[in-house]
Amino acid sequence: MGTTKILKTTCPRDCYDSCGMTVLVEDGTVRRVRGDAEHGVSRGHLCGKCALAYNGAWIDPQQRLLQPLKRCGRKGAAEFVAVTWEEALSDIAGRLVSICSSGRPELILHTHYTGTCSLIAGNFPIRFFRRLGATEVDPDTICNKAGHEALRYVLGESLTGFDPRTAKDTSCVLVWGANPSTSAPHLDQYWLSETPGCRIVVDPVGHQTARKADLFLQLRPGTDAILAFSMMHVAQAAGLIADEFIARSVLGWEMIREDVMRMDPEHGAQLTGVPAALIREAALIYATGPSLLWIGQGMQRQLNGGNAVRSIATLCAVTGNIGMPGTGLLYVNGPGTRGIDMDYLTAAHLSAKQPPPISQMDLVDRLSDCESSNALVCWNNNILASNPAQEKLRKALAREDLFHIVIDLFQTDTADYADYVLPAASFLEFDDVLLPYFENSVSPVVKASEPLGCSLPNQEIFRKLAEHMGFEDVELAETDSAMIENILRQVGWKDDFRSLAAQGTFYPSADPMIAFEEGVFPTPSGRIEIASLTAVRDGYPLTPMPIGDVPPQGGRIRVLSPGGEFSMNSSHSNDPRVLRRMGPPLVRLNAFEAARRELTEGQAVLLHNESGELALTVCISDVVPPGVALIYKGRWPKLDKGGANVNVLNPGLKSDLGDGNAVHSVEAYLRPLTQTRPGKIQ
Ligand SMILES: Nc1nc2c(c(=O)[nH]1)N[C@H]1C(S)=C(S)[C@@H](COP(=O)(O)OP(=O)(O)OC[C@H]3O[C@@H](n4cnc5c(=O)[nH]c(N)nc54)[C@H](O)[C@@H]3O)O[C@H]1N2
Ligand SMILES: Nc1nc2c(c(=O)[nH]1)N[C@H]1C(S)=C(S)[C@@H](COP(=O)(O)OP(=O)(O)OC[C@H]3O[C@@H](n4cnc5c(=O)[nH]c(N)nc54)[C@H](O)[C@@H]3O)O[C@H]1N2
Ligand code: SF4
Ligand SMILES: [Mo]
Repeated sequence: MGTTKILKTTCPRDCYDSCGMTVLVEDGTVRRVRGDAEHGVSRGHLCGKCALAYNGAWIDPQQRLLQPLKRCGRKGAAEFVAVTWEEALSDIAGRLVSICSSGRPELILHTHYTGTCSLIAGNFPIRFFRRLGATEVDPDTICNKAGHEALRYVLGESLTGFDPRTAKDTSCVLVWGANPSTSAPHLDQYWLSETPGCRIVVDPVGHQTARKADLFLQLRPGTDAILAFSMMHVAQAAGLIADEFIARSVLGWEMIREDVMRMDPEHGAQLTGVPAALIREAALIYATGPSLLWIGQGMQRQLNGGNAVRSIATLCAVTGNIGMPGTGLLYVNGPGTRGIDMDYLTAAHLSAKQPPPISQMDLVDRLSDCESSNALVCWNNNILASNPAQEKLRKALAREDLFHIVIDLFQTDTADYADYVLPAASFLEFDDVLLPYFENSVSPVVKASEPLGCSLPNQEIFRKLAEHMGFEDVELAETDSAMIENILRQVGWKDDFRSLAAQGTFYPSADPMIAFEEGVFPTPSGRIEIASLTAVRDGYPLTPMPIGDVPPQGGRIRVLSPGGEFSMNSSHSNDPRVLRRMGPPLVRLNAFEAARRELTEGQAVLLHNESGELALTVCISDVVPPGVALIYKGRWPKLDKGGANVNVLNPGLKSDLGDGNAVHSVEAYLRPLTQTRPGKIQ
């Protein structure tokens, strides 16, 4: 008789929702992955992309990497022979030891990010690289670094957001530059719809959340700071500035007062494209409060993204929408809100010799220079799909003298360039713990089956590699069960992992936490710092400024490339059914913009700039404003005809703060594509 069981687990993608799931396992094989009806956020459903991919590519031995592979052709040719773990790890350890013994371990780079976001799979490998003295490519620089830096200046930190459970006490939610309808589909469907009061959205794109909102402020890309100043102007004129709170807890309001005074809504409207009456209405509702502010990660991927986030956080502060029930801002809720010690997880004390991290924006230059890099380990990350300067990166990865290891579940574009490809086990194949970054909860990731083929969890790969390197540190041998026990102790779970696995998600704090309730902030002054000397010391302006981008000139168009409904960064874009749902690569254009450029629905076009070119099909859409080309991120370059995705157009623009990704500031030329002979782009 075969055995059948149903387990609870959690989706560990880089997604606000962190959906609870159930897994039907028959005779040790995963048969069906579904939403968990008892899970408070997702209530029994997975998003369309995970419902397909977790029941497709992720459990399909035909599509997964099953054995370590060693390169036998030229770089990029994807020619490999299968080898044993012993052979792969001995050779890799030998190469890494030899680099280290030359005294320059910093020439080994490692890059990682959103593959599996659970605590052990996402952090244990960092212990290894700290011990090694390798250079870390700062993961947040590809995603949300400018916002983190901005909030560090204003609030002293960026990782304590509002507790979503405090929404019951609010009268307004302002969603600024996030697209919950796509990037947090269940929070959008339930949490946001059930939140009392007014829903306001600020975004250049009229996505589903914007359409459902009470007020939609469709601003020109990169003009957020101006809009925030204009809203402060309205609040000031209406007597809605929180003077007492400012006197107690805010520094620098008087220094931006003049800028606020001159940014009346009419002036704001001219610069942002949002009608003055709408700016007024939104500002009055938000400032009256109590209001919640959801600061999206997409909006700060701009040349002035850091300044924008400083300005928006300032609006929150001066209207007193912080520190009380129903108020606060949320960027991400970090591990600290649940008591997790990241230094423990990453063994920070092993990093005595660690070189400074570099930005993902600088990775390509480092890799192009054999003097400053000779090895790359890429884990939890698909840089040839997600990073900028795709063409240049491809050339750098083709360097024969670069020792390159990729750890992944699938044979990605990046893996095609590796010397060794190591097969990672999926989150369905080991136990772990996940901290959602919207809710202040803790969720189990539960082993449902043995790893497919010879694949191994990230943490096990690095335990074995450490052993082959002769590292004897106990931190590099710590078992999953010991780590899970420590994690559960830190979050205050009184029982063992099995009981958490049986229950599913739990909230360490029974009541909603009120962020910054004491009115004290971890800035040097202990107050909210509109004026930040720390920023000045780092070479940035003292205060945020009402500056914004001018519309593209000379026939160029602004390219926005956020996530789409069927993309999960690039993580599901190889699944055949997901790929079908994604359809062909499209550029979405406003009808006015298309007419102006004499383009029609279904027409083949070329977007091109100094960085590269991309062939696309025109899709006319009233979601997009004039002047903008909307292209969803996350396609696998090698699965499209031109062998590229939208990141071929990003030269590696950096945001104003933190050397973060400014991909939404990319501009390109757009022209009809004429086909002279098959496959040749003219
Ligand atoms: N044009 C454009 N580009 C962007 C963005 C944008 O808005 N526009 N957004 C940026 C953002 S926000 C981010 S976060 C980055 C994301 O960039 P990445 O973090 O590179 O995300 P993915 O492309 O999904 O790559 C993750 C890889 O990890 C693999 N993986 C999954 N689970 C595991 C595991 O357990 N172990 C290992 N070893 N591998 C695993 C997956 O198969 C996948 O190949 O992309 C950025 N790129
Ligand atoms: N389906 C799906 N979900 C995802 C992902 C995915 O790839 N696909 N990626 C995950 C990851 S890694 C992340 S970081 C999160 C991010 O999720 P969000 O925080 O929602 O951010 P994005 O979806 O990147 O972009 C949000 C919005 O920013 C807008 N935007 C662009 N420029 C500007 C601007 O100048 N001003 C304003 N106000 N808005 C602007 C875009 O139009 C977009 O609607 O989503 C996660 N969830
Ligand atoms: S990607 Fe997000 S919405 Fe989709 S199943 Fe995972 S957590 Fe849920
Ligand atoms: Mo991200």
